[in-house]
Amino acid sequence: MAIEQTFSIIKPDAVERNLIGDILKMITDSGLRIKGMKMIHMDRAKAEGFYAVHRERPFFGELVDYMISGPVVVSCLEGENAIEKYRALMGATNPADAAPGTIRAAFGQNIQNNACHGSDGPDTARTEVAYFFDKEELVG
Ligand code: YYY
Ligand code: MG
Repeated sequence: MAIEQTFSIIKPDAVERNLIGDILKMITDSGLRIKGMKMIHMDRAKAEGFYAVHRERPFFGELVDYMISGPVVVSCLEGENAIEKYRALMGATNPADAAPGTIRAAFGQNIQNNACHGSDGPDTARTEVAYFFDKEELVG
């Protein structure tokens, strides 16, 4: 299995509830390493660009409003099978369906306020890391 990079967001609801440390602990306990990380507050254009694939979905407007409602922590994670590993650690999109022991089961509130984002494949991982990080910011 190859070493991969993936992209993570600790979303506004989790930052607001002071859960950054708890979520990062679950990430590092899983064996994933933090290659780059920063706290940012996205503007509307940045969030719309990030979620452009969902532009036509009925929840798009509310999703963007939520993602710009407060600061988030973005990170580039690295490790064996990092993309799938982090998706599994996050759990299902709807926290009500997320398996016990996952980030969303522990900290998600509802399908929108679901605590975290993780890339869903190698292409999106590359695109999403590059959308938020310059090469020289990936120092880990
Ligand atoms: O990749 P993941 O975050 O698990 O789910 P996506 O289907 O890509 O949706 C992105 C994002 O959109 C999700 O994390 C919450 C939000 N969302 C929503 O608010 N309502 C839905 N019915 C589906 C998704
Ligand atoms: Mg997704």
